[in-house]
Amino acid sequence: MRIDVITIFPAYLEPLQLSLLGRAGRTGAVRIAVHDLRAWTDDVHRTVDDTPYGGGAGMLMRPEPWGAALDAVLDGEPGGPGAPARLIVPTPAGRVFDHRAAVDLAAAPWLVFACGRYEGIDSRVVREAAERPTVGAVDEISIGDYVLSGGEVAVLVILEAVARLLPGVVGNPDSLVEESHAAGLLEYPGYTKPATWRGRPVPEVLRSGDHAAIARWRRDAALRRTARVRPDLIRRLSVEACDAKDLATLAAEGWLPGTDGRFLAAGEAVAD
Ligand code: 6GU
Repeated sequence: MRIDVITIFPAYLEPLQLSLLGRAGRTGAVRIAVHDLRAWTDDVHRTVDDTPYGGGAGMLMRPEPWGAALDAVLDGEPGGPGAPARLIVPTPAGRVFDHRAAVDLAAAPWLVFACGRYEGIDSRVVREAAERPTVGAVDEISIGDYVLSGGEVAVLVILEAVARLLPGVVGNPDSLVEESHAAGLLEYPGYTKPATWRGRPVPEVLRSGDHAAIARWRRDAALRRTARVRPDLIRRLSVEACDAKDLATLAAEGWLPGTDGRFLAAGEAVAD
């Protein structure tokens, strides 16, 4: 996968050289380039912002440096990596990023991130980019319902979620199957040695060697944790994908199968 990031703060992206992503960069599983937007300004102050038409607080990013930066990054190598780029614009006004979006982006051969600062980028930049032959799709993506001062930290979040889904980046791919959100549930709690720590024993079943019983305990723990912490995820579960013990565990947490194949909180399933 090829990754380009355009930003006025290249130093913000230095963590991309650490840990999993850093190793993926060194092994060639990903090729990351960070570009300073100010390289495409043409005034002595290297100005990237201006006041909004129509008035209002704050500054917007001027379109000219963005146009030139995207010309250079997208059209710099004929054909790029042999496929159009997905252009990603981090913004609190975008679609909220989740595991499914990470899986989707992980399938792309080329991601280009355009990091806005201030109140965002002149709107024409995204529309013009979407019409380029080197751009397959433009996605405006938010990482949650709060406002950051710029998109750089969101890029780190998105790339950390995407990179670990790439082949050969996570040492043991089995760890991707069981983790939180992979199956629409939060992950079960984990324990390592010692068997008893400060008077707290590890649940006995995990030391039993009975693999079926361990899998059952973990599934129930995941269902209970999700029901308590993220009831919104329980509403998205398919009743059909649940076995009888799942149903019993969820019923004990106050969730009952509805007529539409989804779960309802007890009390919502009122008879008429
Ligand atoms: Cl992606 N960017 C900014 N500036 N703020 C955010 C965000 C992104 N996601 C949530 N808040």
